Amino acid sequence: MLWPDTGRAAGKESHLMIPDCQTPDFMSFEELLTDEERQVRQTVARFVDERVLPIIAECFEAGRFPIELVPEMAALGLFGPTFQDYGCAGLSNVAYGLIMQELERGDSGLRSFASVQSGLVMYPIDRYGSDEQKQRWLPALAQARAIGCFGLTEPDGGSDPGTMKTHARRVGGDWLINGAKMWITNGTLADLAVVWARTPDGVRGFLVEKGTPGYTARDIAHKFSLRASVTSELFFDDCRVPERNRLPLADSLKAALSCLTQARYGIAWGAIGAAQACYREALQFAHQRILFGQPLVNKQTIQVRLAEMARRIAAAQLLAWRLGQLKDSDRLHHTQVSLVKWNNVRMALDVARDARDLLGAGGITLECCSIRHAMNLESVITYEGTETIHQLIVGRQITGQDAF
Ligand code: TGC
Ligand code: FAD
Repeated sequence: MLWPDTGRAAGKESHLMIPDCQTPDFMSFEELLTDEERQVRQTVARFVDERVLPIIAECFEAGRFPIELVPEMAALGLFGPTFQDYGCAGLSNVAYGLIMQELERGDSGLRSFASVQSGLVMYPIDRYGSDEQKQRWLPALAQARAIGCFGLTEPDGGSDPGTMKTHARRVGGDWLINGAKMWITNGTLADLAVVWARTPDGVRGFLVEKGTPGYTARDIAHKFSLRASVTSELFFDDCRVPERNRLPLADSLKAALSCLTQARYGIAWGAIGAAQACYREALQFAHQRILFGQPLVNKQTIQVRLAEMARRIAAAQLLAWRLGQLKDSDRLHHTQVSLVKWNNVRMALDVARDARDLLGAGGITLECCSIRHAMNLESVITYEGTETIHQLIVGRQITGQDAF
């Protein structure tokens, strides 16, 4: 039980928890949600509890992405859920965030898969693609008949994509792409890669289909983080794609950066789910562990640590919800997303590391989820802009000075 059902215990006050899933809700956050949003969260929570949690530690240990869950995720409408057309549900951005939160409560790898499919592949096709590209790819991606990946980062440094080396040049009616991308989620799984390349007119986006001559992908091994996720390198060696595979409305690096805002928004929510899982595990352990003749929860420093976790999770929820409100009313600025991605991922990583410590030696095994989340969050704090990059984005917004 999350909130202990004893004497002065907080569990007596039902507003401190969500009854259906024993997830902490210190600030009655659920009241901010619409009925539809609550229903979406409950549906995804059930999927994660029943289908993800029983297998995910094994997948993590084996270094295997649970691809068998993808059709079920598609059937639940988890890909492109905010889109109005193409068979998508047209949900609010808060509902989208709650989907990400619940998926990442399972594992960051599952949230990553969904982030990439929705925010980094469907979004650029919808925003910058031709009608033909939209009709061909968006329904297929929504139903997971096609899987996508997003290639921006290169081996020589991901924080500064403006210096990318991958380039494309016109040859008749086609483009010849040469270069390499690195650290690409879903790379070897993908039927379609959204690839950003330098051209004489600036950075452009291309849709590169699996099997195109000159395009190959290879998995990156030996990861200690996001082990239940596929991360790959992409290689382009005189890879020829037709002009109709260029995203016609993507006319600079700004188009690629706008996609990052979508994925960062999802991460800002997802990190909350990872933190909730660790907090819940630490609290349960603290109730059960008897040391020096008393349960750990009786100790002041343990209470301070649990209270810190609850405080930081509650604050992160409210920040994410506010982002969702701004996004739904089309008033969201990308620097606001940077602030919350930075805050919420830092919060989740700190909570996961502290929960791991609170669990003692048992906390280093995959029997406990905290170490898996902590290891995953080491990637989450790096990808989609490192913590430093988001601090510098916020710093530039405040001061007007570019300190990159
Ligand atoms: P900068 O001068 O900042 O901006 C150029 C123009 O673009 C606009 N802009 C954005 N618009 C929307 N969303 C964003 N996030 C935007 N960032 C910038 C900006 O307003 C400006 O517009 P305008 O009209 O004034 O011209 O460009 P810069 O080249 O100086 O970029 C600076 C910097 C460092 C912020 C940028 O390069 C950056 O964000 N670097 C980090 C790279 C990164 O995050 N890569 C992520 C790769 S994808 C990934 O990690 C997927 S993980 C997925 C998963 O598995 O979940
Ligand atoms: P670098 O840019 O080399 O940075 C190295 C260090 O320098 C960092 O600590 C950074 O904060 C610091 N630094 C950078 N600039 C400054 C500065 N101006 N001042 C001070 N310090 C600075 N990319 C994609 O395109 N698509 C994907 O699907 C994708 N998936 C990923 C999945 C995983 C598991 C991982 C780990 C990464 C993924 N990435 C993906 C790449 C990710 O976006 C990059 O790793 C990230 O942007 C950082 O780039 P880098 O690793 O090259 O680090």
